[in-house]
Amino acid sequence: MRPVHVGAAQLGPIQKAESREAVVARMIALLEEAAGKSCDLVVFPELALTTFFPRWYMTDQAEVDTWFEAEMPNAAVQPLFDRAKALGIAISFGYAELTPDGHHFNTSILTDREGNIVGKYRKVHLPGHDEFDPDRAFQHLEKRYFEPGDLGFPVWDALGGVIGMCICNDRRWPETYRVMGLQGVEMVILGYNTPSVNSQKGQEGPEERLFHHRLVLQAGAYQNATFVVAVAKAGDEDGHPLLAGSVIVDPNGKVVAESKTEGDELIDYVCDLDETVFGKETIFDFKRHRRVEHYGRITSQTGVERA
Ligand code: CDT
Repeated sequence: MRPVHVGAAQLGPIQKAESREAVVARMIALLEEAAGKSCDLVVFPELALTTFFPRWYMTDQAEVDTWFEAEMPNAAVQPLFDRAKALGIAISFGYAELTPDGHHFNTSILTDREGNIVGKYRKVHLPGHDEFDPDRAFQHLEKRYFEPGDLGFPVWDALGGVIGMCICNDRRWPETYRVMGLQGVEMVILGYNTPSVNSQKGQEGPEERLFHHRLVLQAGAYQNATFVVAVAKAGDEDGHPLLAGSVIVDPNGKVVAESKTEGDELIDYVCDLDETVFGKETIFDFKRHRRVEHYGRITSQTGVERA
């Protein structure tokens, strides 16, 4: 047995006017609950500290930068780091990162049990658009406010296993899991802010969106023999509903824990990382079965091409 007791700390909505300090207090409450259950690791959502600001069209870069963190930890977030260290729990959460040389990334971090940042990931697959789009029911301006991540898909030796991170839209891309799978990943952790309705197709509502959400997570887990922990920011943010449905998926692709509400909610599961071994040594033994001579298009082209 190589147990990692993971908590998926779903956050309910964060309104535009809500302060980082208020959100951090909510995160600490979930952390305390996780400590009561003896969790080793607690995962929070994408852009956990604020509302999902890419829905708002802004032209003033100074205003945009108010949504970013120039340091991590900073004064607002330090209490979360302090409490996690005191409880001996590793944490992961997403935030908007402004680097010292002025770059903007949609980032997530992983700490060890002592509150040290041991891993950083920057979102690779940025969805949405970069200019105001009057044809959408609402905006999704990640391509305007963020640059694509420049760190690839690393994995980290942590908590006795191999842990990788991705963020929200990354979960829809098989390459995300496979690049980590090729490094032996045993647990992929991620947060998301997924609008409950498709802004370009109003009839695609929460039911279909939940179906796609589970579909990609379960496939990614199974095809790479890894646990996947996916954590929502959910509920109604200033009139904009976000999907809930936080889940923990096992290496067979089965959902083993799932949230029931659209609010702050902790779900948890003891993941035995040894359960990843069977798949990795049999049907998804990459070394024996992969045929890279046929996969060239995966890295040599982006759009659809013939011949
Ligand atoms: N945050 C994020 O990546 N959300 C996307 C919405 C895509 S629609 C523009 C997602 O894949 O859930």
